[in-house]
Amino acid sequence: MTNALIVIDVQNDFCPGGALAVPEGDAVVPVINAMMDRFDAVILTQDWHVAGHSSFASSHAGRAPYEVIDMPYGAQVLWPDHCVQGSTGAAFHSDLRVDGDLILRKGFRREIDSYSAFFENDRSTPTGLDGYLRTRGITRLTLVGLATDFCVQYSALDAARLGFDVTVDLAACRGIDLDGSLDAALSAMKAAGITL
Ligand code: VGL
Ligand code: ZN
Repeated sequence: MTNALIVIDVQNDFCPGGALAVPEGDAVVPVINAMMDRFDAVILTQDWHVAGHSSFASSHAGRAPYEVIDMPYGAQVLWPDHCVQGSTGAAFHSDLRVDGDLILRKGFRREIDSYSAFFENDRSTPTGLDGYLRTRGITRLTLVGLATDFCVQYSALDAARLGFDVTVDLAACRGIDLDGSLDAALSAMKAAGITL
């Protein structure tokens, strides 16, 4: 059984001082660095939006961050501008080990967001990660990173649905917690058979 560590979005904008700071987001960095050597493969994801991305509140007249709007693919939370391609905010935290096997960028198409490392927010357009992992014979995944209730949760649920054996290591995750989203995420992941 080949075991991969999937490091979700440990980028400056999700750390204290960033545009979409997750409380204690930077606390995961030393924990994740220490975990990396225990895995057969390490994959890092990078939230990677074009300027003017449709998930930014600033792209919608009269809308404020954290409002929810209907997009053609379903409900979408509007965020402060964050993780714009090539910006300092989009860079990995400077202390994060980036000597992994693959860096997967997501959310790069203006008209659709991508929380999950596996599918864009329509839940059906693949990123290709499933094929990458299967081609390498990887069957077990441990997910860590930011944010527990958004990109980590979506990635974990998709991974479970795709048939991977999934663990989310909460000691190496931090959440945003919008209106109870953290508790909801933990319940949904447990219900999907994910090991927490
Ligand atoms: C994320 C909101 C917007 C995340 C990314 O990494 O959890 N959350 N973009
Ligand atoms: Zn984003």
